Amino acid sequence: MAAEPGSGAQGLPPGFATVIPQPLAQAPEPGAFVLEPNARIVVRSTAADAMRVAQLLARSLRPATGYRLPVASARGVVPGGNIALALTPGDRALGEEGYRLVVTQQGVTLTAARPAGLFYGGQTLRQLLPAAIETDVRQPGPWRIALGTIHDRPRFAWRGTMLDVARHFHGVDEVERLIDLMSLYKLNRLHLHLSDDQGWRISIRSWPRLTTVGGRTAVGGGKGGYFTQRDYSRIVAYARARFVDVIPEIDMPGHVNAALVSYPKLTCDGIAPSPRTDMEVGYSSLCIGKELTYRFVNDVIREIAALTPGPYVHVGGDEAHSTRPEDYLAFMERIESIVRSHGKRMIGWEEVARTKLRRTSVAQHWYDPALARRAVEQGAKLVMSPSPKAYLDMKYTPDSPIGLTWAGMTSVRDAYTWDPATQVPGVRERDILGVEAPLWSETAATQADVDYLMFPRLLGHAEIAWSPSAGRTWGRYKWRLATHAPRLRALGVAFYASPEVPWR
Ligand code: TNX
Repeated sequence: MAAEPGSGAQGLPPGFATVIPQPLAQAPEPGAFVLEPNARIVVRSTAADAMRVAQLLARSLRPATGYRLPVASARGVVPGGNIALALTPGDRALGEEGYRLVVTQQGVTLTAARPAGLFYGGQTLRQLLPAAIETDVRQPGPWRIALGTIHDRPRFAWRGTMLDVARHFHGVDEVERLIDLMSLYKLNRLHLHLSDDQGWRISIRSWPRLTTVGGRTAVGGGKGGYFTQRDYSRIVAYARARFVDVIPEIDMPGHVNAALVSYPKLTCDGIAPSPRTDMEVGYSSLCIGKELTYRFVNDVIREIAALTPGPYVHVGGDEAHSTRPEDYLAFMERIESIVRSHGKRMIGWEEVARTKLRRTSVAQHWYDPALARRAVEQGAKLVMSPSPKAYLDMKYTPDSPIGLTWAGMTSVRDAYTWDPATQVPGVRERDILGVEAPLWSETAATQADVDYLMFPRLLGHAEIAWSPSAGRTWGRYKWRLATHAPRLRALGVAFYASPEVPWR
């Protein structure tokens, strides 16, 4: 039977067409390569980072296959039966993150100009193997991979998600698992919302009460929690090895009740506010006229910047309804220079466009097209998180057991059918760094809650961020998405099996 390669059921390998995000170009051929127990991963380079990528690939394939899959560095022709990885730094067509994957009867060859490209090629390879490859116990196989060639590179450099660890704390293991899931879908920015009214989640050595006091609360009265700087550095290193930049957010001048509870001297009247565990927004503010405020902010940004290898520090700036407009402007301009003084670029929610922005700063669009345009007019770039499409904390339907509704209901289809370059009139593709889908956690207390809201919607945003818009249709995507159910299940993801999708 000349079967269309399917989801990996009945021993057929998944077809190229099922890969998410959809590759730029693909030329499938009939037949399959079979990965045998004696296969090796051969790296045609001695670059340490290429070897590390090969080790990660081997680690992702070993548990289910039960094969040894030794990683070796070698020159010249790679013998048949193996997976070969090659770095070709001169290959401009592949870009910083692109790759070429060639599967023949003889073996698999993965080529990229940079290690990130090898990593993403490896993620495509995982998706070309049967879904059972994702289980952590040995499976019978056979481990077939459909033949053909894929040439791939991303549309946008910023392909992200955000996890709010402030409203409900989510710990190191959960965040690392999220980084693994992001990687499979080629996402490369993890924005962590580290502070809010209901909790402060990152230890700041010069202001210890932020976590010892401010870390003890959460929405709904839960026990809270926080990352030590060691925990946080562990996350950053784990992410970096997988080509994910962690963007830390300390939200200010609003969303600071937990900080004010920890240090009442930061309030204008010096009186401690009560801890808050409800879901209100817009009632707290730093004291703009107090010099201590800037000492505080400088200390926090200095420590956060020191933990951050990437270029960006996120300063929030949203919903500062209890800060006078002129105070907001003065505060934000000063904060931008504090961020710069620690060698970082500022990113803020789009309200920061009310102030004078530097061209190196970034605004995150979530609500107001006029503010998004104002950021762009100032030469700043945008990250696109339009709430009716990209907010992962919105309910799917009125029946969703968790989630909010202020931006509307967001079906799996809604989360797929948008395009960053046509979302805001006056904002063009070249104004946009990319896409980020935020998960605010007022209603997401557990990992299962996060899974439910994030998956499968995050896969749609991943495809929007990576794949060309031409030819992307919901009608085709929903079939491709359906083939990911066994894979997500094998990974233990408690996704929402929306009836919009023809799951098998
Ligand atoms: C708005 S979007 C917020 C957050 C809330 C979220 C809930 C934005 C910049 N701020 O404080 O958690 O809505 O959906």
